[in-house]
Amino acid sequence: MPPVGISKKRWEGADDHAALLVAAMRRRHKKALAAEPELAERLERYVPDFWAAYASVYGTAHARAAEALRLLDAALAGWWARPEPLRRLDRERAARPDWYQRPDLVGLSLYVDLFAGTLDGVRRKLPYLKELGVNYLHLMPLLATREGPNDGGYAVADYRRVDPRLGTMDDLRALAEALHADGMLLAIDFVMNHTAREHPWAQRALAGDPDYQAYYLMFDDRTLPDVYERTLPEVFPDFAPGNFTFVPEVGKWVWTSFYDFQWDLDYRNPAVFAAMFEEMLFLFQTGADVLRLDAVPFLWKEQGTDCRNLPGAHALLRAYRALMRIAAPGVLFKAEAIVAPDEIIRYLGTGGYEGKECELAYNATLMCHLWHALASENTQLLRTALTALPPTPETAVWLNYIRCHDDIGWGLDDEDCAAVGQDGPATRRFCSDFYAGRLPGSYAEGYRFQLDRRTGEARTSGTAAALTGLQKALVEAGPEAIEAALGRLLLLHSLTFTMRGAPLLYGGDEIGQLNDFSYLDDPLKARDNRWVHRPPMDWQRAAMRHTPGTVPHRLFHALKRFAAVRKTLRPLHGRAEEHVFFSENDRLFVVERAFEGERLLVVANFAGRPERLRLGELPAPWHQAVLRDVLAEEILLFTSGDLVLPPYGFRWLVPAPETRPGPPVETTLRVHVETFWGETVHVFGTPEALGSGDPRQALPLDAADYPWWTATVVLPAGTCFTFRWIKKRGPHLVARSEKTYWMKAGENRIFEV
Ligand code: OTU
Repeated sequence: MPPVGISKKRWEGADDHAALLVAAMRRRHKKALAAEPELAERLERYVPDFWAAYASVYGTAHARAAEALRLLDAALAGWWARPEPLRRLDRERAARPDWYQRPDLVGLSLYVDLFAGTLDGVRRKLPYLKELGVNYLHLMPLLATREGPNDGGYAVADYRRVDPRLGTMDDLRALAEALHADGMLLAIDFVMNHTAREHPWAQRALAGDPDYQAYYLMFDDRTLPDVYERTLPEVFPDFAPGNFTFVPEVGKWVWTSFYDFQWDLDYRNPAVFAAMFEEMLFLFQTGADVLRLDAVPFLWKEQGTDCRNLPGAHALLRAYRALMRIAAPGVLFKAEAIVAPDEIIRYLGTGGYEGKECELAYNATLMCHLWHALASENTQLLRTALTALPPTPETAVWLNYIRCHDDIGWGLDDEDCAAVGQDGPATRRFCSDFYAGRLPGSYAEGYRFQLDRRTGEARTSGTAAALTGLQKALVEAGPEAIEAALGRLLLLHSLTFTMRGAPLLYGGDEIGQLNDFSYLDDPLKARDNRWVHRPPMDWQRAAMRHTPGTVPHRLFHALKRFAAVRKTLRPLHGRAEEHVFFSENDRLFVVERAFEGERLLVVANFAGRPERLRLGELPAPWHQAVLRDVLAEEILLFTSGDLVLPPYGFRWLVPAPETRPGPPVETTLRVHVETFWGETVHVFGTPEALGSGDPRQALPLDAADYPWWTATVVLPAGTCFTFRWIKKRGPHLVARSEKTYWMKAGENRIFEV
């Protein structure tokens, strides 16, 4: 039976091409669609989205009709070839559309070889990831790549073959199955902007085949490249300057946004769109739940622009998204777009395209602003940048991370900087200098990546442990520095686990792995310092997670606790609202999440010293007298309306109106006061036992430890209170403390506020 097409006459006379396509598909697959009404429904529903996007890129000429039908045939064939267990997942997911937005999602990325040698090795190590609470595993590039440098696998030579050093496609399928059996998700990379020069398409282009030369952006001379270069930025100016590479075999220039061996595909060619759709389909059939779409801002190029984030790139993603909804409805797209804040969010589908582009995206905005806030001990820019963003689309999930395999790009917006009285370039320079340890007082041991000598701006490499000072503390400094560094690490993570989206850990950070310099001995890597933060997994260090008190133990268990608690918090649902509060104290970051009537308040101190939050500044229910800290599992009873956080401290709070005070505990007040003979020191403070704030009811202190004066009071555990002292000579008041002190009953730690 010849496939039913659409005649030129009908096509050109029609005003609703999508309807024509659907009708033609119904005729082409009459029996099959009748047998599967759900599939027919998906066609009806998604062909209009597909066609709108496809036509916006390729136009509406009659030739498009046959292409579109072939693509839709491929989508149907993909569905029919989809293994039954994956179809079952598709159906389950269709029945609960928020399945990937529930608060239990906790991700981790790792390199197969560095973590466990092979795919099979990773499968055997799954218990470790489960122990941590991870249920979304992103494997770094694992497909066949080229000999020699390969940009960490981001130069794919064959999308249908696993790098033989890591295993086989069957191993990948087995791993996906094992993950699914435990309710975990698998994410793999789809490097869609470029192929390796060794990919068969590129090889045919090299052999002179014009059809395959048309897969890439090839130029006979420098004329057009020079025109493009005028407005093109460079990604790797240090080791891959320019955006074009001369190919002597064919005497042409080829577009290479990244390394010279990574050839950008020409998506203006519909054959490229179709060929890459086949590769995408194939990869999803392995059981991957998520494709991480690499370098999506670069997919579309136009003269006179920076060739990033162009409408064409978004349209391509929407066309693929719609086709995949037909072929494999339960799979997700994750956008890798490390670009300006207002550009990243567009990959999640905004401005009428909600739900039509990518479900997931790296939250690079949060990431770099968290690091900026940490370095500057100030959250003004962080909260300004977050509130300047348009609301996150309902259907989306941010992947919140602090480190990944790449450098940190300082995506701090000039306007946001100006809004807080700062200069954009200077602020970005501050960040890359601070984290390269080039500023006085910096604890960081990172490196500058791709330094721009004109502006002094750079990106940053280094592991989280190196950037937060843990590395320095472990090697040179003592326990206090370790405490501070752990505090910084957990502070940042406490926000990736609670801000809108899901946390994405970088494998090795859960045990605080340090920088790794072995890349310097490998000529294939030595010039790319991103390798410094790609250490092999240190399993000996990982074993220390069982030894209480060690750094790996403390980190691993803190993160594990975040993951466990997160799962129980409905206000962390992907659709929950997020309100960033502008506290008077700009060293604090205060954010509320709210979902279906339930609320969570996260308070985080970015300063290396204690800071106070006045709860009265916050709206209801947060100025209530009783709140529950769900992380520390304690009830807090506020007698003064102040919450003091230790250096880099944080709390996850929920209202607890019904809760009764904790059991009575002894708390020792201790103040340093010098006195003359005959003088006595007394305290008064907010709890009843300390006079409810009335100095006339002050409690006498004991001078046994002079010049320290002490008293032990019994208060319900968790009571937060303030107190001051007064000095008396007989009945006469001679002095009073200038400072106010803050304490929590049961903890003998006194903060000055
Ligand atoms: C991605 O990153 C990968 O994460 C990198 O590891 C690759 O080298 C690269 O693509 C090429 O495949 O510029 O510095 O906006 O920021 O695609 C990393 C997206 C990068 C780019 C991003 C790129």
